[in-house]
Amino acid sequence: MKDIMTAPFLTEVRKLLQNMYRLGWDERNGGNLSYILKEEELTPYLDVYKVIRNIPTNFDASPLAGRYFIVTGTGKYFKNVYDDPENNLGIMRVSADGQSVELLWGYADGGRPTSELPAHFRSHISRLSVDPEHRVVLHTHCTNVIAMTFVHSLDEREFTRTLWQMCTECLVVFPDGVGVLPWMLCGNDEIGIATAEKMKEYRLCVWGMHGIFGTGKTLDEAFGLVETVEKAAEIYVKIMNKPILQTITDEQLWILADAFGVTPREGFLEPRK
Ligand code: 2HA
Ligand code: ZN
Repeated sequence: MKDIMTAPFLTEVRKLLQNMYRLGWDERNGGNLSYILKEEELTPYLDVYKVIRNIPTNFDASPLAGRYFIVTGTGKYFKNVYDDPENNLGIMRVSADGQSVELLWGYADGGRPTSELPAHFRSHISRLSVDPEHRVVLHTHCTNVIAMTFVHSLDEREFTRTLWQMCTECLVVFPDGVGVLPWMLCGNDEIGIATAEKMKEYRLCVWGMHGIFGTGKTLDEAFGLVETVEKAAEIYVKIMNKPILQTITDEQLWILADAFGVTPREGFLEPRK
């Protein structure tokens, strides 16, 4: 067996979470990640039939049965993942009945998956139903998105339109827009179900006064979506109290959509003239 510390997927996760910590988005134990791994990525490094322990999921994860995941641990700090992945991350397979996960590596100090596992697993189920290539769910407390949820309407069309207007690239990066949930108690099944419902239609879901969920086929895609929304929110927070002299009009957004071959979410832009 090769040393798992040299596995490309593990290096990628460690570097990503370190970067996010440095961006100031993941204070203390804020934020969590789950990433679908392919069996062939794991077998050079792990005996996938050697289960360390079973951890109950407390909901029916059977649509994910047999899938492998790397997941951040509950109570763990993104700050610490790079130097100590074996305590802060876990690699697991969803059991055949979907009632538990089989830990294959990690959570070395007796840890468990993130408290947001219901939101993650339910979001994976939603995204896989619309995109078989989907692999990543990333939750973070990106500062300006949270700030924006205090001062902006949480209507999805309004919220998305403002983000699209803040930088030219936004419409191109997330033409499907962002889903938005009001403040809800986190860590439970209710917010997991509400998030997963949004994820049938969106790759991004803002949690009011809390943070964001981003998804994608790769870590780069999920992170790229989140950082683009965060950048737009930062510009919004910087300009919102200043006199606005010009903005990007809907007509210009249509020109952009045509030029880049993207389809803005139906009804979010005013009809073309
Ligand atoms: O893991 O971010 O939403 C801590 C959180 C909960
Ligand atoms: Zn959170």
